[in-house]
Amino acid sequence: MKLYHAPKAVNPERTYNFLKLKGKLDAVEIQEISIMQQEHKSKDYRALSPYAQVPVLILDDGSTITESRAISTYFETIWPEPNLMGQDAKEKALIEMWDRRIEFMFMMQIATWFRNTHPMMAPLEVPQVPEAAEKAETRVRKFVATVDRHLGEHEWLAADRFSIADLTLYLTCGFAGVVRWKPQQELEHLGAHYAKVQARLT
Ligand SMILES: N[C@@H](CCC(=O)N[C@@H](CS)C(=O)NCC(=O)O)C(=O)O
Repeated sequence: MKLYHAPKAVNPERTYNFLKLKGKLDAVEIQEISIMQQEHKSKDYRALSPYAQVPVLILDDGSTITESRAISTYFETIWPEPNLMGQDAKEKALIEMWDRRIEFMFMMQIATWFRNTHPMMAPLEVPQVPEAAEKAETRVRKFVATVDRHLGEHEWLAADRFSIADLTLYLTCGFAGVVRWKPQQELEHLGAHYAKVQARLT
């Protein structure tokens, strides 16, 4: 198996760290690809990833899987331990619910904010729309405050257990640095959660 990985980019980091938590980094060939040098726009890479995005997993039979969560589901199925996506129907649903909330209401909003304001993103986001960034910033600040309140009452995001949702939250807090925002330093419960996940990854 081969995983196309772009270090520091949030979606590839999600699959890479999922694999790390599984203790299986050695079981997969990791091929790094530079988004900033636009290697993901090459004809060869587009043959693997039709939307020119990272990560991509290539299975031994040549099949390709894109979408970081789908790749994580594949890893979870072939390497069930430690369980990161839930043991039963209720846990699986709750974990997926929180993971998708974090992805859509936090990660995607930061991406919109970043892509529409940062000069480095100008070649990738054409045209940049500052109003889209403002809307995303307002939305995400409100959402993250609700997550902080939730973490004041729960140790982990979903199902009283550490899961992929906690990993997605942790990585997205780091990703928010691209817009010079560190919500884990502003919000007490988010900060404590961030430190706990960081300890598991180091
Ligand atoms: N929904 C996809 C999103 C993948 C994605 O957007 N990856 C970013 C890096 S975090 C990318 O490849 N960006 C390249 C670009 O925007 O041109 C997933 O979860 O894998």
